Amino acid sequence: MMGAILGLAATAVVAQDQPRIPGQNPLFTDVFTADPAPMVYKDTLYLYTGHDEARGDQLFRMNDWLVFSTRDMKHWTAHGPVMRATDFAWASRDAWAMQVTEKKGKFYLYAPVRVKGPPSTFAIGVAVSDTPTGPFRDARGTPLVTNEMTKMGKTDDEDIDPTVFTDNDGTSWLAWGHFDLYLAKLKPNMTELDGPIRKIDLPNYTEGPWLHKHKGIYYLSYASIDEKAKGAERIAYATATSMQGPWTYRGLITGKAKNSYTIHPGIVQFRNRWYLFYHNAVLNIGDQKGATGRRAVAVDYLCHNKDGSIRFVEQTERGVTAKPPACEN
Ligand code: FUB
Repeated sequence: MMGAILGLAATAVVAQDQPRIPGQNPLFTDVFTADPAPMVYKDTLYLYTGHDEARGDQLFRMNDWLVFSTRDMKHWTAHGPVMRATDFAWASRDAWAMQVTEKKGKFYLYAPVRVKGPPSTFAIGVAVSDTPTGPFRDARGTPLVTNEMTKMGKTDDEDIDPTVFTDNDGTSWLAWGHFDLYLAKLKPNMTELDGPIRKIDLPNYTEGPWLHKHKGIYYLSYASIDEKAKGAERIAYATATSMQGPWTYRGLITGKAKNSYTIHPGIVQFRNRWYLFYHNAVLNIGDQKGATGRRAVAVDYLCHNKDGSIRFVEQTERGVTAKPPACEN
């Protein structure tokens, strides 16, 4: 991801003031959003996003995380920022891809931020709130995962993009990483690791892992770069019959994102349908054109097939305003 591949093919753009059908893509047109992380709580889907504020050809400028909510997937309420990177007192900047999960009535936010340093490497913090819309406060006062804990990795800057998943038996798992993919159990308090950090090898794993489970199968989706994709990410996935693995590569879920070399999965079931949230960079706001540092979150339907595979998802502008597909499973 650091090796930016800019100048992807020209693509249709969406202007902020264009007439819109509620629910079409991109979902939000008055702010640049990235790295979508959906969470369903009671009858509402909460969508946490990164907040792109890069100007000109700056790559990333991300200071805080936002949350939006919907009850029908068409009409969204913006609740504003839930936390800033620097609300972790030990962090200096870079509010990259995060995820929030609920456990026993509390909401836990896992996020990568740069430590003050030097060296100013990424670490993962955990914050807690009594409500899904925050505000969130640092739950430990120290990072949950630091570079010292992942010295087995290829780089010193790989502790990004945490995803958290709680299994039916109540065990919660944290996966994360850039070029190296790590998996660890969380203690029931959600603020400490429980046991060793394991490395998982998956083809062309790049970043942005996302865990979900459907009909007894565990799914690990991620942003992958391979030679065919010419430097831009696509979403791939692997499956397993247990969180302990082994994980089997199953192929691609998407092609590249329009106009952005990053893409990032967020998969969720809501009101009996499955959805894939991701981002592209087709939105222009005023004189700020969509770019890898100014992305826009989108959503399309996702289908699991009877054999446990995931149907390839076409990235559309109609999104969930289109007729839902007949899924096999
Ligand atoms: O948004 C900053 C970084 O870009 C994220 O952490 C990655 O997943 C990629 O989307």
